[in-house]
Amino acid sequence: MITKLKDFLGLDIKTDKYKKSDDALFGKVSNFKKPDEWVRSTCGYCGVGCGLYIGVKDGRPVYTKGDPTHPVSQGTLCPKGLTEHEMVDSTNRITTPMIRKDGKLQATEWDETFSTVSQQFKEIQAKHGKGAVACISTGQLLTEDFYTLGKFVQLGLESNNYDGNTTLCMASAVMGYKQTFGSDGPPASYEDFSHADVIMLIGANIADNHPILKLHIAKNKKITGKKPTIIVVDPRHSKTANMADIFVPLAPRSDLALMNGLCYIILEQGWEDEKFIAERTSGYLAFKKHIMSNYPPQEVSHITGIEVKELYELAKVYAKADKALSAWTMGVNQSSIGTDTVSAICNLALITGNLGKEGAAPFSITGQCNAMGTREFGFTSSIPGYRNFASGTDRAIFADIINVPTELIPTQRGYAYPQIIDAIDRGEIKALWIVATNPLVSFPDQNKLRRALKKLDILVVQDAFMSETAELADVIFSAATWSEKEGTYTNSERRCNYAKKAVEPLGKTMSDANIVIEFSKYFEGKHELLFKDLKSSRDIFEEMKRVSAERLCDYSGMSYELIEELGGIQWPCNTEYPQGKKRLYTEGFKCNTQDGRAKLLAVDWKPLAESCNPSFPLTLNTGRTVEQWHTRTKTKTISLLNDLAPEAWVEMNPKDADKLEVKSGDRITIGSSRGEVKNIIVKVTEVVREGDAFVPFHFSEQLINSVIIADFDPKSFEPNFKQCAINIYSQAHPEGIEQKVKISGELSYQSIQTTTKYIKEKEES
Ligand SMILES: Nc1nc2c(c(=O)[nH]1)N[C@H]1C(S)=C(S)[C@@H](COP(=O)(O)OP(=O)(O)OC[C@H]3O[C@@H](n4cnc5c(=O)[nH]c(N)nc54)[C@H](O)[C@@H]3O)O[C@H]1N2
Ligand SMILES: Nc1nc2c(c(=O)[nH]1)N[C@H]1C(S)=C(S)[C@@H](COP(=O)(O)OP(=O)(O)OC[C@H]3O[C@@H](n4cnc5c(=O)[nH]c(N)nc54)[C@H](O)[C@@H]3O)O[C@H]1N2
Ligand code: SF4
Ligand SMILES: [Mo]
Repeated sequence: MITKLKDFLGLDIKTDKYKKSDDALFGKVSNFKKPDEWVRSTCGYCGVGCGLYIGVKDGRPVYTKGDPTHPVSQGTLCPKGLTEHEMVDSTNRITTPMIRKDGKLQATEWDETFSTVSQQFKEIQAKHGKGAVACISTGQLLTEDFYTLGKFVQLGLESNNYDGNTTLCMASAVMGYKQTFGSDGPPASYEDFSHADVIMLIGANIADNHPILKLHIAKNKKITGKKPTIIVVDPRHSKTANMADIFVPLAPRSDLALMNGLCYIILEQGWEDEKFIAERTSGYLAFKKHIMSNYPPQEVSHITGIEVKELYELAKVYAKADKALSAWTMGVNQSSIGTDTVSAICNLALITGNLGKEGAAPFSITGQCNAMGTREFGFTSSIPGYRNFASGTDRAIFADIINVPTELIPTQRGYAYPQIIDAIDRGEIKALWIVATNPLVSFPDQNKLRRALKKLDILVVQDAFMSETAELADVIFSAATWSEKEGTYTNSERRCNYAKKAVEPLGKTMSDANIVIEFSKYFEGKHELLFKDLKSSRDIFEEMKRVSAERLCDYSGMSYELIEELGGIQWPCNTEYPQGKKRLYTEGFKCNTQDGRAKLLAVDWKPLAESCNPSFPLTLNTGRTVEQWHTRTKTKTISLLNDLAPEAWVEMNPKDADKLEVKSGDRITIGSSRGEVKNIIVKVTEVVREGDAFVPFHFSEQLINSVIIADFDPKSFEPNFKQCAINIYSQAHPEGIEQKVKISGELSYQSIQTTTKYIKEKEES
C-alpha cells in the first residue's frame, strides 16, 4: 500500500525533497500492524462517499483500503481516505471533557461538564430569552448525530438560532434548487458522468477535491464509445482544467452572466428543446423576454471576458449534445449571487431538456461527507424531511410523527450563521455551542468573529480534535469520531451510505448523538419528551425513516442491512422504489411546485461588492488542495499529507510577479482593507490570470480569512469567499502593485483570451 500511495501522489522517493515524508512512511512500515479484523464502512472526509474497509488491530484502526464492491469508488480511495485510520488516534485528539479553570482548560468528568453548561444555559435563557443560546453545527457528523442535535436545540433548548458550516458551503445550491424545483435535492447520479456527451464543470476543481469522481468520467468512453467533451469554467487553470477540452477562464464571479448569455444564443439560434419547455417548465415567456432584452452576447462578453465567437461555440457544443451534464461546487455557491447562479445553471439545463434522463442534469456536488444529511434532517433551514417552518400543515404533521406538541415546532427559521455572529456582537446571543466546525479559521469575517466571541458568557466547543476554536472554549465536549460510531452519511448523489462502528470511542469521548442525549437529561423533562425511545443509532434511524416517509427524501424503505447489501441507497427509497432511485424529475416525476413543473427564472448578474481599486488592484481567490482537509485538524498530523502541503502559498501570474520583482520561493504580504497576512511563499504560475491571485484557506498560520470580504448572498447567507480586492507587498515594492484600474461597478478586466484547445482544433479541421 505504501508504494501504491507514492505512485498515486507521484512522489519521487529518491529526491531529498520528500525525505521527511519517506522517513515517516518507512517508519510506518517498520511499525506496520497487520489488522486482525476488517470492518466495511464509508469514508468520513468528502461528499463523494467512497466505500472502504477499516483494518482493526487491538481495538484501534490501523489500516484503510478501498471496497471494490462499492458502486461509487470501486476499490479506489484518494490520499485522505487511504490515511484516514491515522487521524483517529492522532496526537491532537481530544480524549476527555474539559472546563476552563483559572484560565486553563482542564480535564474533568462528563457530569461536572453537563451540570456546569446546563446551569449556565438555563440562567442565560431565563434572563435573556430562549434565543440567547445559539448553536452552530456542521456537515461532518452522521445523520443520526445531526438529527439528534437539531431536535434537542430546536425542541429541547427551544432556540431556533441554529445553523451550520453548511451555510459557508452548500446553502446557495439548496436555495437555488428550491427556487427552481420547489425543493432541494440534487437530481443526478455519479454514473451520469459516464453517460454524458458533454460535461461542464463550473467552479468545481474535482481533481483536488472530489478526485474519485474522475473514475466515472474515465469510464465514459468505454460505455458511450466516444470521449465526452469536457468543459471547465473557472478563472483559474486548476488541475481539473488539465482535463478540459474547452477551458473557459471567465472573469471572477461572472458565471451567471455566462449562463444567461448561453441561453440567449440558444434561443436566438432556435437550439432550445421546445417540447421539454412546453411540457416540463413554467415561466418561459417572461424568462425569454428577460434574457433577450438583457443578455446579448456583446454584453456578456464584456462581463465575462470571453469573446463573442467563443460564446457561440460554447453554446453550440452544449445545446447540440444529446446529454449534457453540468456540475458545480464552490466557485458557484460561494458568491453573493450564488443562489441565482445556481438557478441560471438550471435554466440552461431546462431550456435544452437536460433533466431527468441518463447523463443529463444540473448537478450540485456536495463538499463535506454529510452535507446532504444535514439538508434532509438537519433542522437548520428547514424541518426534517424537507418541510417548511412556515407551513402549519408541515409543523403539525412533523409534531404528530415524533409525538411532541405542535406549538413546540418553530414557525420560522432563526438566525443563519453570519446573523448568529452579528447577534453575538450586538450582545443579543450570550451562549454559543459550536459542534464540529472551526470558525476561527473558516469564517470570512475574522475581525468581527473574534470580537464577538469575546463577548459571550459561555463558549462550548464539541470536537474530536484540538482546533483553534476549541482552544478558546470555556467548556469542551469531547466527541468520538469516524470509525468510533455507527450511522449514515448521504453523498452528493443522494446515496445514503452506512458507516459502521469499527472501534470503541477513545478515552472519555462519546458519539455526538450520545453527548446530546446525555446532556438532555440535565434539562427537566426534555429527555423523556425527545429521546425516551432513542436508545441506539438504529432507533434514531427508524425515527428518521418515519419523519421522511412520503417526502422527496424518503428513507422509509431503507435499513442498515439493505444499505450495506446494496453499497448505499439513493433516496427516495420506499415501496415504489424499494432499491432507491438514480434520478429525480424523470418523466412523470413532478417538481414540488404548484403545477409540478420546474421554473424558468429571470435572474441577474451583479457586479462584485468590492471591485479592484488603485489601493487594492488584484482579485483574491481562495480554495483547497488535495492533501489538506479544511482547517487541518484531521490532516496536519498525518505526515504523508502534511509534508506535501505544509504551509499556505500564493499563486501569482508572471506579469504581476514582475511588477513586484518577486520569484517563486520569495515571501510576500497580502493585504486588504480588512487585514493582512504576512510571510506567504510565492508560486509564480500562469495558472492564475494577470490581476488574480489564489491562496488555499487551510492554514491558520497564514489566516487568509482575515483578508476576505464579509459579503453574503441575501437568499442563502453564503459568504462570497472567492473574490475580494487585495494588494501584494514585496520587499522590492513595499507599496504593493500600483495600477490604474477602471472603477465603474464593472469588472476591471479587458482582454481575456480563452485557451480553448477544442475550438482551435475545430477551426483547424
Ligand atoms: N482535499 C480536499 N477535498 C475537499 C475539501 C478539502 O478541504 N480538501 N473540502 C470539501 C468541501 S467541504 C467542499 S465544499 C469541496 C469544495 O470543492 P471545490 O469547489 O472544487 O473547491 P475550491 O477549491 O474551494 O473551489 C473550486 C474552484 O472554484 C474556482 N473559482 C473561484 N472563483 C470562481 C468563479 O468566479 N467562477 C468559477 N466558475 N469558478 C471559480 C476556484 O478557482 C477553484 O478552482 O471540496 C470537498 N473536498
Ligand atoms: N476562504 C475560504 N474559507 C472557507 C472556504 C473557502 O473555500 N475559502 N470554504 C468553506 C467551506 S465550503 C467549508 S465546508 C468550511 C469548512 O470549515 P470548518 O467546518 O471550520 O472545517 P473543518 O476543519 O472541517 O472543521 C470541522 C471540525 O470538526 C471536527 N470533527 C471532526 N470529526 C468530528 C466528529 O466526529 N465529531 C465532532 N464533534 N467534531 C469532529 C474537526 O476536528 C474540526 O475541528 O470552510 C469554509 N471556509
Ligand atoms: S474522494 Fe472523498 S470520500 Fe473518497 S476517499 Fe477521498 S476524501 Fe474519502
Ligand atoms: Mo464545504
